[in-house]
Amino acid sequence: MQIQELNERFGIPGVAQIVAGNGGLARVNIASSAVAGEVYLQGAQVMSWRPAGVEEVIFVSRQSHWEPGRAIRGGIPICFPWFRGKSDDPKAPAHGFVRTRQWTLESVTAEKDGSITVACATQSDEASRRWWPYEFYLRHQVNLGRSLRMELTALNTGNTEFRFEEALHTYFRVGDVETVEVRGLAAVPYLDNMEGNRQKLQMGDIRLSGQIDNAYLNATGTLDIADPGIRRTLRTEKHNSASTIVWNPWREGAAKLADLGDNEWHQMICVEGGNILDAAVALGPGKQHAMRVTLSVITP
Ligand code: TA6
Repeated sequence: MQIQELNERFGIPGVAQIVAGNGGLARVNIASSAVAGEVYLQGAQVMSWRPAGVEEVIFVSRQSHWEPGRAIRGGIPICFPWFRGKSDDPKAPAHGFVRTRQWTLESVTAEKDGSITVACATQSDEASRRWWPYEFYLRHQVNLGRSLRMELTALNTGNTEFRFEEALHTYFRVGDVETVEVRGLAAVPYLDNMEGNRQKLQMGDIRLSGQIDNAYLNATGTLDIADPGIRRTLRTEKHNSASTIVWNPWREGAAKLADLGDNEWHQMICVEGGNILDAAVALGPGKQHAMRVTLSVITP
């Protein structure tokens, strides 16, 4: 559906508009008294979330590519049906194929509390079967308000069980990653991807002093990013998510990413809710699984 048709069908005057965003990619613009934000239909990717009176929470690289079918550096990419590389196909796209697909906009709803709910969906087709031979319907429902509530629901529409990994790969915007502290993972075991996924135990809260790429196991608790730079704490609460991933490329890793400015790594940290590795989800025919991740901002 063309952008004008989408806007006629789903737009809410003065609250929600569908426009041509960066690179001409279709974007739902949200602007109410309670919240402002953006959701791109490519990947159903949240790209901005600003509760009233709060500075932008989501990081987006100034050097991101904005091209149909190309991953966008920042926002909240949806990783599905695998996380990182596909174990049996080195040519497969990192983090699965749904983040670069055009999703169908299903609804835009102005809620009574001033928040706005945007629902998008994608499903298996000839293109997806090229990478993954299963039938699925995937729905992403995002409620933007004082908090950001996301629900990713996977439905097995075929007659064969499948296992999938998933993650909401949130890029948080911070003042300076060298001064933040990530709380809520003390004493949780993790796999260090910088050391061949060697298993370790998190000693205390996380203070970053170099590249980090940790996958925390059986991590179901609430996570806080204490950010003295912007003087706030960014909270992540999860439901039906057993994995938490923490990533920052640091100077060395950023130098290898053409779509991340040389110093932008200072202003971001990824803290991601998901189900990956041994926590991958098995889904029988006709069954569904919903993972919920809720973000909120605590200011002093
Ligand atoms: O979420 C952490 C991670 O898996 C890292 O290993 C790193 O590859 C990061 O994702 C970047 O992913 P992307 O595909 O968005 O460049």
